[in-house]
Amino acid sequence: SVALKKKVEHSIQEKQKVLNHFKKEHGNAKLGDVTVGQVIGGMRSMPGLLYETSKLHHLDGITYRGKDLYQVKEQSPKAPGGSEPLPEAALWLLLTGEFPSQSELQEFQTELFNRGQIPAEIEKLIKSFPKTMHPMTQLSMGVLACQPLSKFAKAYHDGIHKSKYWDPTFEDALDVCARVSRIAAIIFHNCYGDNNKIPTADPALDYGANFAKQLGFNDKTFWELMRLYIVIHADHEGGNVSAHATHLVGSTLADPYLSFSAGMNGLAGPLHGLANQECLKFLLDLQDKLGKTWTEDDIRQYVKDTLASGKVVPGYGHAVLRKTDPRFMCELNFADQFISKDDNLVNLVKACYRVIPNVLEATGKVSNPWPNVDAGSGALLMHYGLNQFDYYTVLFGVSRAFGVMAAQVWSRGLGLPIERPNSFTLEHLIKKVEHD
Ligand code: FCX
Repeated sequence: SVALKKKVEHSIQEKQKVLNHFKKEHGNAKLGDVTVGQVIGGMRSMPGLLYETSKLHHLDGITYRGKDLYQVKEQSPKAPGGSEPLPEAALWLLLTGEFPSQSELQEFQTELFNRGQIPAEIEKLIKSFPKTMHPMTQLSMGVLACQPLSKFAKAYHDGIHKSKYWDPTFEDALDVCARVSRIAAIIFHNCYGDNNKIPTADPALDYGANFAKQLGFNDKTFWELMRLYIVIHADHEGGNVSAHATHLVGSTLADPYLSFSAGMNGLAGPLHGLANQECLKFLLDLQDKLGKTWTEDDIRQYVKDTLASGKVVPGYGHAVLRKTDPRFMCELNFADQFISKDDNLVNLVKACYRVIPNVLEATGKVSNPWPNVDAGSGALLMHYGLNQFDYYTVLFGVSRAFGVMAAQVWSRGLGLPIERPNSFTLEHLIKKVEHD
């Protein structure tokens, strides 16, 4: 959309002025000290990144351009008759700081639909991936298969001026967001169905509905869930592994396809995006063991046994959050609005929420005993019959594209440099501390 691109260009120019002035005036201002514990401990809380699209607050959760998820849900344009925010509106918000008007939104929806087409030979390549290959591996490879389409890579090769990097990045970012749901739909049918019979996308539908339709789901409430799901998983500031990996690789001027694919490899880790698949497995094992007549004491014992066997309780804890994740609350609210009160798995999620924080707290070492986004999403998807749980991280990946790709437009717009932090061997670290 010409309007969107103009808005982005204008706000990048304004922000560049602020950045240049700020850097000149305050480039040497200190943000705090770095401790040995942080160097050894995964750089937790260490300031180190400029990331424009979202900011995580340890109690309020994520904000997209200053709006928390409850505000996003309330203020976002919706599908006709719907109550959930639209992913394409969230993408516009992440890029510009505002929601689109109704006419801007409609034009943008058509544009994303058109950008979502994948050339036949690339679709064929993605369809040839083995059925048994993990869907996240297929997602990362599927994104890479589209990399030859990168407009940034071509523009760089043709010698584009660095002040213009953001422009082909913007083009690629929208293409990646548009294409990733098509790639994900192909993967779904590669793994669990017949990839010659993928339902076609409908230009009259919005992004979330079209994605659900291509997966083969026609329940309108599930379409609402997909819209909400994509919006709440889109961005979680810059330091989480998928955002940071995308940002790091992008800082080398690797194009958005290369960097997003790297982010997806990080999302595939069990402590990050894969936790939602692990979390559902945990709930299903619990259900298998306890049936439908469980009590909270049964759950308590099961969680204690899990901890005693040296495993983490998936869906609980967070590196930054210190309260129940608002994304989890959005899922619970969705369940209350749309899902009947006798869904055993959803009831188990709610009971876990009552029991698990106390058990984790009692260990004395878990920094945040509260549920994160993964604690609820699997049960909602299961309710609608999406029971292929090794696919869940792919849904997360589709959503994450919206945040990390919008962020990459801004990183190129602000001219951020290649990342190169300092590292130490343990011997160097010991020497440094002993000498100081
Ligand atoms: N179950 C059991 N133990 C837990 C735990 C949990 N859910 N969460 C934290 N702990 C343990 C840690 O394993 C660590 O133990 P150790 O000292 O023996 O190594 C100790 O508590 C301190 O860790 P903590 O500071 O609380 O947590 P970190 O910042 O290191 O790690 C994650 C945060 C999210 C990785 C951690 O809480 C965890 O493993 N949770 C379960 C997996 C999960 O739900 N991941 C998804 C997170 C998120 F939503 C996402 O990124 O997608």
